[in-house]
Amino acid sequence: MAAAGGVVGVRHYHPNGDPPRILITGSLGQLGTGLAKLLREKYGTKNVIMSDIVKPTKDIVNSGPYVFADILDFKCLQEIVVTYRIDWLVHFSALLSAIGEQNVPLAIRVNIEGLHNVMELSKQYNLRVFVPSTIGAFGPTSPRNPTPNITIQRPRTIYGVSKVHGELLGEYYHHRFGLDFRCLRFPGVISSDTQPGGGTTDYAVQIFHDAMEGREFECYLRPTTRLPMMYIDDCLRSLWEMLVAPSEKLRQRTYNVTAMSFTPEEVVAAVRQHFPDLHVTYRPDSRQNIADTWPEVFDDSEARRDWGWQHHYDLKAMCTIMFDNLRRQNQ
Ligand code: AKB
Repeated sequence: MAAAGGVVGVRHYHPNGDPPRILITGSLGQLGTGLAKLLREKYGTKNVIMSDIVKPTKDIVNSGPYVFADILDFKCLQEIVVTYRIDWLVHFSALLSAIGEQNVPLAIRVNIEGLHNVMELSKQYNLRVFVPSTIGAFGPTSPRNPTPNITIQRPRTIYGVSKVHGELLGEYYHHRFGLDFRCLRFPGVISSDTQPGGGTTDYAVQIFHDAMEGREFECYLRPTTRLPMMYIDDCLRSLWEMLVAPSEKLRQRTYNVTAMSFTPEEVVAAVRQHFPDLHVTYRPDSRQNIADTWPEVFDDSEARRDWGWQHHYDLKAMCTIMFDNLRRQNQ
């Protein structure tokens, strides 16, 4: 059995030159549909299996394989991995920061117990596994501007706690068992076709929809709250680049990635370049307390150094493509 990039015991992902077969959990969230599309273009439709516990739309079913997968049910996951001969697993199922605070026991089950199943499964079946982490894995005692890759991590949300746990567990399985664990800490992700659900950075998606519909935008963060952000195409490309990076290039298994950093008042100004009449009110709520503990500027220099990460979209370019996409969707 060939070792991938020097990590002893990890199976090469192209045993016979075949494309990898990939399972995506939680694939009906903000990132899954776009990732499935990107991976299907690269590896073939039938080799990318979307999964979730949600009843899919016709479009999803027609786009390629979709199966029910409850990440809390180990046997259910085992069956899918065996039946579809899965090589890589992208584990998206999670409750995000704001929604996690509303149901902590559920967040512990999904984000922590679910992850335990995914780690064990990946170890048993020798899978390459990608688990996203987040700027939310940092807390009030972390340096916030910039936040380096390795620093203090004492988050104050269950989401953040579960993500630090995921980073550490994945790195432990990597060093102890040779698991090919890969992890990126994402900033707020902005997309036009899929909505985020229950996050602290969601305002930066909502503003585009409100501007487009001619609605007033009510922002739940103060105008000066700076957070790192990224356009979805950059996010998915970074994920894929991390997924295929040769092991010998990865000096670590968890990397910060980002594209830009802005405040609500800065994104409002950028959106007003397209919709000058946009009316905005600020009504900070409990999400402000979360944002106040998160990085303002994310240092992703290690991803740029080790595997050549480069973002394509800054705030201006992102506004242009978001409104182009929304206009096309409304036609
Ligand atoms: C959230 O706001 O919870 C997420 C994240 C930054 O991880 N978008």
